[in-house]
Amino acid sequence: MMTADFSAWAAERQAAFEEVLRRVLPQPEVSPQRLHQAMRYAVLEGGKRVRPLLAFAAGELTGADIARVDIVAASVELIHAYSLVHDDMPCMDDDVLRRGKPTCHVQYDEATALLVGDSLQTLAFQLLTEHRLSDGPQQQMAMIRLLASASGSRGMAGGQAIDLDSVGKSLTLPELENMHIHKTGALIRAAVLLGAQCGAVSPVQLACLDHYAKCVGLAFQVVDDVLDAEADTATLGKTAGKDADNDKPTYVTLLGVTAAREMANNLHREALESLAEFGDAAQRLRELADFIVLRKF
Ligand code: GRG
Repeated sequence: MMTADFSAWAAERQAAFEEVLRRVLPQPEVSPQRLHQAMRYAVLEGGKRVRPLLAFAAGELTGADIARVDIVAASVELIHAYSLVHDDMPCMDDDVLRRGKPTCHVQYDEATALLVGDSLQTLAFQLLTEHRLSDGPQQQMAMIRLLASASGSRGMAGGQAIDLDSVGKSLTLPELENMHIHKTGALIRAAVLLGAQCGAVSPVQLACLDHYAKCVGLAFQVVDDVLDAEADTATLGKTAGKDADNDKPTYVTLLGVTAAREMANNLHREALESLAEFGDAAQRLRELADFIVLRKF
């Protein structure tokens, strides 16, 4: 269950992480100023920072140096922010609001938004190569490769391609799951594994964390679909299950709200089971699984 202690930990981590992001992003007065300002606009002061919190919790579990986790968490969050900027563009979801503010291409322009995404993505990898993240170069190379494959055509971007292709089609549950394992799950997995790999972690422990990450990644998406459907029903009087934007299949369109909630609960339980061997050291990861499934936004 989520406790006051967890909320205080998350608030402290989020505030400290905001400073990390302010530091690693190009400063707004540095040329090209408009691009750098737009990059900061897209990243700072917004979002739940779920992926960084997962990295911090996994890093705490493995005794990682927090300065290392700061860097991997920032890299993952920059990739996430880039994906949101591109996802919002007219050629994709064509959204005008993100995190309660105008989307990047609305606030700036489309060309700038494209460059913001490109620049955030490359900055993520620049950070991973500029800082020491592990005790050996082989491990560090593996960590960089992990983020690259989680982000690219075999990961998040590939999941987005499957998603775009699914508009107007009916997917089976395994097809929907495959899409989300790539589109949102891959980056969530990277956050957990990279945070853990900043410290000392055995292959067996990494496999347990991998399973935890897979479960919370899917649960995150199922809950996202439920919250979207509930918001549509509440604000627009739409039928629960019809995706308001573009007729994309969701867990709610496939299963209905009740079964989708049940699926999230099962994934939640499975995520907690995969942490059994860690005892109290995994408390933050347990609380994050609770947060992901019980959140209201
Ligand atoms: C454009 C290559 C490319 C990929 C886009 C992740 C993604 C792929 C698009 C985001 C579209 C979307 C709304 C997906 C649903 C789940 C999701 C990732 C929601 C946004 O993540 P949160 O809730 O956002 O962590 P905040 O704002 O809290 O960071």
